[in-house]
Amino acid sequence: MNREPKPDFERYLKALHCEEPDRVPQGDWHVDQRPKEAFMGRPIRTLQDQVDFWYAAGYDYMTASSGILEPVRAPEGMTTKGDGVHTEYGDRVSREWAHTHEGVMTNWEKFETYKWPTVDDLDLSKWDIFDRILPKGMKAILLLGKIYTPAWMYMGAETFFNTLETDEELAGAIINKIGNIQFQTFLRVTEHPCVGAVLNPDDIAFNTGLLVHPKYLRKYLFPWYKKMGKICREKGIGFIFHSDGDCTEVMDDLIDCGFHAFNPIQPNAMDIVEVKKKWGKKLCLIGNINLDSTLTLGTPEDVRAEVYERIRTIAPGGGYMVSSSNSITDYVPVANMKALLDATYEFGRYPIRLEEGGVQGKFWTSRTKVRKTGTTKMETGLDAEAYAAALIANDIPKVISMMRKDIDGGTAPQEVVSRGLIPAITIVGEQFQNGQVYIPEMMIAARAMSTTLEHFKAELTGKGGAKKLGTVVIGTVQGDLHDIGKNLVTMILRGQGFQVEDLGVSVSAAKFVQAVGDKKPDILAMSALLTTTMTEMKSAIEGLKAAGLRQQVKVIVGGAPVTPAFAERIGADGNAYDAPGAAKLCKDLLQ
Ligand code: B1M
Repeated sequence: MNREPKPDFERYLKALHCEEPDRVPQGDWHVDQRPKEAFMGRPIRTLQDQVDFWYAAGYDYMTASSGILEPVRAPEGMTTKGDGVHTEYGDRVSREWAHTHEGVMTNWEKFETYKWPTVDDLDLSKWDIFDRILPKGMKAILLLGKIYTPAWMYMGAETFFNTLETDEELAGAIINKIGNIQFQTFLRVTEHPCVGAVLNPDDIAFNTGLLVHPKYLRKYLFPWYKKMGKICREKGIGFIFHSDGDCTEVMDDLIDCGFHAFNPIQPNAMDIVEVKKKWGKKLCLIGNINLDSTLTLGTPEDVRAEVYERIRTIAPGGGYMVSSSNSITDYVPVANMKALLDATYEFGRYPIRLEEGGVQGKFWTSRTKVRKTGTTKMETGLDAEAYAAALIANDIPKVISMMRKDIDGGTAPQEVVSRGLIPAITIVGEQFQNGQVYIPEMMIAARAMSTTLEHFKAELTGKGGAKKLGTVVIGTVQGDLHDIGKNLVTMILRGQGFQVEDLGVSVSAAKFVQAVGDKKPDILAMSALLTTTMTEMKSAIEGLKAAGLRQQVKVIVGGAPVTPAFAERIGADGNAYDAPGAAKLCKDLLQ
């Protein structure tokens, strides 16, 4: 489509204020290097190249990050290398992310002796350049390098989740330290006239809900955003919050912080029609074009149809911008990116009067969330509820003394496990599934259960010993570095008495096959969080067949984009939606 770029940041601001501009603006905040270069047909090296891309693609702004905390991804070499290629200046490097098990800051001493950067380390030169080179009508959006996310990256996700429950003051001190650094950065950068908005990409949620209890966010995170929001509103600067996942529980808090807009409203986590109904008058919505499927697996016609539908249903009245449900990643075909831009231009002119079904395309249905209500009542003869409460409270002495009492009362140790502890962890799992407890509590309960089993190991494995549940080899597939979910599955399995060998992240199909040959597990469990890496699961299953090993092992697959239909298609034995479901599936498969 022939579109002459005419950037107009006033249009963007109008949409942010939930008004109708002349047309629906484009709202992406991050485009990876590869699609940028494919779109421009040339390398992107300089700041001018960056500006050229955003201008040519038809955005009313360009985005750039600023932060002295950026190296948090690779502190002291404790990193995992990714395959992505991206830097703001176009250098082709592989990305690095901090390990999740243990970061660089795991206790007070490390926190106090860490060489924290100060705002005087901030290099503002690029903002001076943007002040000079931005085309008329165009502004810059500052991507302020997050507050909550660096905290867990500094500590490692597991340590962070655990510390929130065991030494809240330390986790809070780290968030506050980072909050202050980001706030100072915010103050300096927003002095530049080119800055028209500030976007905070701080993932606080995943597909089924918040990662941690909202009380922590309210106490430590949102006060910083409130301070920034007040200043943005005074200066007439846009203020946008980005978090993946289902943020329903804190939408009112976000409004209270002063955010004008919320992004990216992942279709498999939040229903944008409902979000619009509830919060659409106060918050501009940016996003929802499905990265899981349409943008990555669909055709340009599918993208066009989805953009049409979103504009038809969400844009009337104002307060909507079109963008990916995350970002334009390396693996979005450039034809689909162009379709996104063209369709927004084609259908987004106000007043919007689009008819239902006006553009045909394949509509990809996202996997619907599994949310339970209530927990299963279990009559086991032992007090499973009390065991569950003690596990969540991480009160291991209490769990041990309860178990001792039950054994001394005449119940065999393995019976106490099957009628007391396992129902207890099942209750915790169900509370996690219905949103009553969050990842930290689930992790802590699973670990407390493992410790208890270890404590009673001798009695459990003695005469008439505990039935070994089975062995599992687990890993995240090649090209994929997401491991928080896989680690949670591992903990729950261990907590329930499975022996688990964890191969880590970005595990090749060949390595999975070799592990099955060498370790002879009962179950091979593979996790994937990216639509593009899911296919690696099929390669591993094919590899097992070729090596003559497929019959000797059950294969289960999981992770947010994986569906039962996909599992069946690639010849897996099962799929589970979440960690408690994975444990149940493993048990069912071995019965
Ligand atoms: Co990224 N990321 N990420 N990310 N990330 C997602 C997954 C995404 C859905 C966000 C979105 O679309 N808005 C999206 C993928 C879209 C898609 O392709 N379908 C995405 C993207 C695009 C990316 C990058 C490509 C971004 C970029 O660079 N442009 C990049 C890729 C890097 C790479 O892997 N090569 C990237 C990077 C990262 C970080 C490194 C910053 C970080 C990961 C840190 C880490 O894991 N060590 C990260 C995070 C944190 C997320 C979100 C926000 C949260 C994921 C998470 O940890 N959830 C996520 C958004 C979301 O989920 N909505 C997102 C908590 C965890 C407990 O849940 O992992 O879903 P989950 O596990 C669940 C179930 O899925 C299940 O059990 C768990 C709960 O009980 N489960 C199994 C998991 N494995 C299972 C296995 C089973 C059974 C059940 O059987 C074997």
